[in-house]
Amino acid sequence: TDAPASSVVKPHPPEMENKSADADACGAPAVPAASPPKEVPVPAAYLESTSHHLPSLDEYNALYARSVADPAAFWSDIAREFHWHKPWPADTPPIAWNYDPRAGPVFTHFWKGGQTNICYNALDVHVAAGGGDTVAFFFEPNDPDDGRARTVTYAALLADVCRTAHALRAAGVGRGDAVVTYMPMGVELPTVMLAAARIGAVHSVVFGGFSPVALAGRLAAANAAVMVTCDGVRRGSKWIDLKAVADEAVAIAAREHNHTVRSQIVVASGSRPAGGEDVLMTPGRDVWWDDALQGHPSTCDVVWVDAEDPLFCLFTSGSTGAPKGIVHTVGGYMVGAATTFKYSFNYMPGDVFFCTADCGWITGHTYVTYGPLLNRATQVVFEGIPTHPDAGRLWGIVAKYGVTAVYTAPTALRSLKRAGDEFVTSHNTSSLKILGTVGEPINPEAWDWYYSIVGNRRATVVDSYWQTETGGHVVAPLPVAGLVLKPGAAQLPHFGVVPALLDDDGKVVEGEGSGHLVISAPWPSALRTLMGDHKRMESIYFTRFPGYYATGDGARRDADGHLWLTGRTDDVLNVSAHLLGTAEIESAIVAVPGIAESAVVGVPHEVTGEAIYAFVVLMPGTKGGDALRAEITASLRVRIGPIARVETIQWVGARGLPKTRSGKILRRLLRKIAVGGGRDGDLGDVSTLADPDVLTDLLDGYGK
Ligand code: 6R9
Repeated sequence: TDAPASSVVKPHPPEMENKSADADACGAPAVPAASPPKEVPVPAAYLESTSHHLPSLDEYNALYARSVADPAAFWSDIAREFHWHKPWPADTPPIAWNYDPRAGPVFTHFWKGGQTNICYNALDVHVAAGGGDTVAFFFEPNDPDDGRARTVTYAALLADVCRTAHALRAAGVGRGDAVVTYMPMGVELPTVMLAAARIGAVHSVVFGGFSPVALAGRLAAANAAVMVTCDGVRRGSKWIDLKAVADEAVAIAAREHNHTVRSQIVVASGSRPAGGEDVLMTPGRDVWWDDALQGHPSTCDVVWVDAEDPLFCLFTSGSTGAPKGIVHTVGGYMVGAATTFKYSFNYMPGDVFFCTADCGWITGHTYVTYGPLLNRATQVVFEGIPTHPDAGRLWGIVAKYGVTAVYTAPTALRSLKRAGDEFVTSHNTSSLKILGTVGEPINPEAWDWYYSIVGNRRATVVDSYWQTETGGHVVAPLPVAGLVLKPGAAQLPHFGVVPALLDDDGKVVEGEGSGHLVISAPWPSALRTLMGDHKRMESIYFTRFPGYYATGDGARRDADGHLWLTGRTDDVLNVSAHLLGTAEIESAIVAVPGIAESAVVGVPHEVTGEAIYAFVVLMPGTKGGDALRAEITASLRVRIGPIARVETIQWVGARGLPKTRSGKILRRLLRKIAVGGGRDGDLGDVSTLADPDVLTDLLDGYGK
């Protein structure tokens, strides 16, 4: 079969190029000069500044067509470029899958029966090929003048990973066992991930901003007996005592989940405030990182694992219930992470990559730890935040290390843009060739600022759409000649990804149109299961539209076949590029005494993309106000973490929330009310409401 016609992308005729929005031909009101362009060709300055893995759109189209026509051949050719201890069997198909739960259990296999190790491919292979002196990491600490900045070569990283692997083993970690990390961003975090992978263990990184309750739940769900943590971290001007959170989480895990954490390895941050409290170490359970690594050799045998053995489990928020432990496996994830990194960022020897994400998120897994290292890339690992000590920090780092590709989230760009252009222009950002963005749809204004101010119109923007579940990029405008970038659109499917749009009834939307974004065939780094709950994975991703992986996002296809992501179609909010399930937030709110019920919706927000708007139903006799608001904030912090911050609370009286006769909350109505609508009878169909009078109360309560 050939590539579906709708996904083959035609280059624009030259006269279409650079059609910016400043034209005023029809006598329409003049568009302000600041209005972002609709289309921008991949800049010639970029194309001339580097060599290319994929020179042109035509070559992309040819390679893409091959990747979907014969995925087994396409991906196996790439997989053969990696080291396999034992090749996958020749007598079975290298790829197998079922995406239709009606036909049997859903599964995806790439190279099952083959044996490899991702750590070996990320480190040993490069060192053996003479790359030991290549810089793997430039570590940039939170404070620019801090003496902790350091450079780590591939040879040094391999030695540290080996020592860490021995230390994990000494703590009792064996093949298939889980290791949880609760650490700040730094060199040690990828080191632990790689060490776990080296000995066939399964890592589960928990972002160092999650609360003790959230960490406890993840420790238990991942069934991890060993945790690697840190005494703390300075993030911006705040000191965060991670060890105290870790200890509390271990206690909660024991009390509430009957789960024992046997051993904690504790990194010394070296930035603990002087004169503060000592780190509490529990004898027999806690050991300092330096002591744990002490005396272990700098070499360590590799445990060869099956391509379909689990590599990691990473928790992400869903629309209902507890966070989902997304499981990725070794072989497919390795090939997917390496290939997307190579083509999306066109990494060439000598380039310096800088992803601002923490390894607590999938972006840090794929585009800090694995994608770059599998490509023998040099990158900056940054401990701090973009606004410390000022809004020029990222661009100062770009200048300091000669960064060629930066990868960050639209929410960061919007807040830096607000701070003013001088924070960019006071630094030399001329080394930049690629400007990557991820996490949410990018608004054209932020896109244009990134492109014009940060990139001086010489670098190309890569708006990469993907998910924890997809493991790597699935839609992104590759940096190729002949492509016209469209601010706000992720545009082109990555190799092997066959996107489709479906209407509510599951009918395929052909050509131009909008629908649920689904993917009809697996790509190597697709999720394999949810930790401990394969049925839940089938029901979340494969049941509504059997035969397809459902992303949970909506998208529009334009006349050129390009994809525009339009946001989540389920009850998941995206605040500052972090996903939060409405159910998680609501259960933290109703945990506060005096609150009967709650429903939260997302409203557009200038900086964070979406903000949380909570409708809170009070019990009789309870009064809404600042005190109750503070309790809600505290409950969200304790149960989820500081990222779960409610922007607006609307107190709701006795009539309660708008519900259908079957008791389902009509979130659609709440969303309209939250953005200030509903006053002009534009609430749409309200006929399914059990009690239409609730609307009057809700509209009255708006803005109070
Ligand atoms: C990598 C990551 C996934 C959700 C995804 C979508 C949104 C991510 C996007 C984007 C539009 C982009 N999303 N990148 N929407 N354009 N370039 O962010 O993973 O944390 O699992 O979030 O983020 O809604 O479904 P994850």
